[in-house]
Amino acid sequence: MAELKGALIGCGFFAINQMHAWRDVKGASIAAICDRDPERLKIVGDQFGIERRYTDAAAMFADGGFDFVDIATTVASHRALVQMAASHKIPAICQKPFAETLSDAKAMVATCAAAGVQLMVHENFRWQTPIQAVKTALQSGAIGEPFWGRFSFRSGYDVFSGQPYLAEGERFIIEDLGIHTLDIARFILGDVSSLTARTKRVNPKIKGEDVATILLDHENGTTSIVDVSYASKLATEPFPETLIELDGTKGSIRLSQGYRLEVTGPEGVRVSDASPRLLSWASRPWHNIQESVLAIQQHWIDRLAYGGETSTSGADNLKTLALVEAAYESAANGNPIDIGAML
Ligand code: NAD
Ligand code: 89Y
Repeated sequence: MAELKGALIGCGFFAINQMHAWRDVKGASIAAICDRDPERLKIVGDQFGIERRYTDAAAMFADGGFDFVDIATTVASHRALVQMAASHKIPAICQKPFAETLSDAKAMVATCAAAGVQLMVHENFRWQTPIQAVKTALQSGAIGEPFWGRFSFRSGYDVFSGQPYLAEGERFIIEDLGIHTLDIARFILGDVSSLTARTKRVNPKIKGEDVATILLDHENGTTSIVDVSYASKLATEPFPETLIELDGTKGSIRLSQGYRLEVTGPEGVRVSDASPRLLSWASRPWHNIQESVLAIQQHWIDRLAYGGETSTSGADNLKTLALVEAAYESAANGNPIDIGAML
């Protein structure tokens, strides 16, 4: 297929992974980059040998010469940049959190639909090798019909040194990390009809909540728990592993620390290693996330080239973002929240 040209906006902490992954993606390369901070622009431009550099996204869109845009900025700029892409008829990838509010996200989806351009949220966690392995095991029928699940991310890893803004927002773990865990719960057990949440702030040095426990009722009748924490001091630090427990009518699945996958069914117990690959540019413990960045970016290019909606399209991600908003609302008022009414 003809190579697609991309432009990346936001040359910060996480964009380095996206730039590395673009080098490995088949059928695409990055033609231009943009950051309003000239220092970040120079660092990333020099590291990846990109000549076309802009401090203003509008100027980059006006010059054109690319087939898609990869928006890797923090959330405050997402709506304006996605709408700018749509106005130039340029398909867009947008980092998570997709938008500051669900109503902004709905407007972004509507604008891209009206412009006839593809929109994908960079919701990469469901693309992790261990998460895909759990989904495959469940779909094989080995445990029968699932009736209960737990999706757990508990860590004491210092995420604030690389991403200092995470310590400063009124909202922290649900919007930053729980958003991935909620998306994994949807990916594995299907869409959610109602939710109840409780939150806590344990670390006194940050503004937002760093612990959340969320009870989900899935539309298919299963019940699950999403529990996330950045205040858990453990003997062996599990960052950034999502641990999963699923119980079904015929057996169970356990994805435990160290990427150990155990599937118990009528025929017995099967244990396998669901570890991610360590890509040439990756570094532990981030390699699990880094591999999923390559997977989601390749998926985007395959869909752009051959057609079809992406797994984490803007429309799909409204259902994940609704869970984030509902979790904050439930934690604030103590009540269960009807998700259908939000969408
Ligand atoms: P960062 O602050 O390090 O980088 C953001 C960059 O965007 C900065 O260099 C900033 O100057 C630039 N920027 C902001 N607004 C801009 C605009 N309007 N035009 C041009 N440049 C602009 O942030 P980060 O840690 O790299 O996070 C970026 C996003 O990636 C966040 O939304 C974060 O939640 C997300 N993230 C995702 C994952 C994942 O696994 N999917 C992991 C980490 C971070
Ligand atoms: O920003 C977060 C994300 O998306 O994955 C992990 C992270 O970098 C810190 O929680």
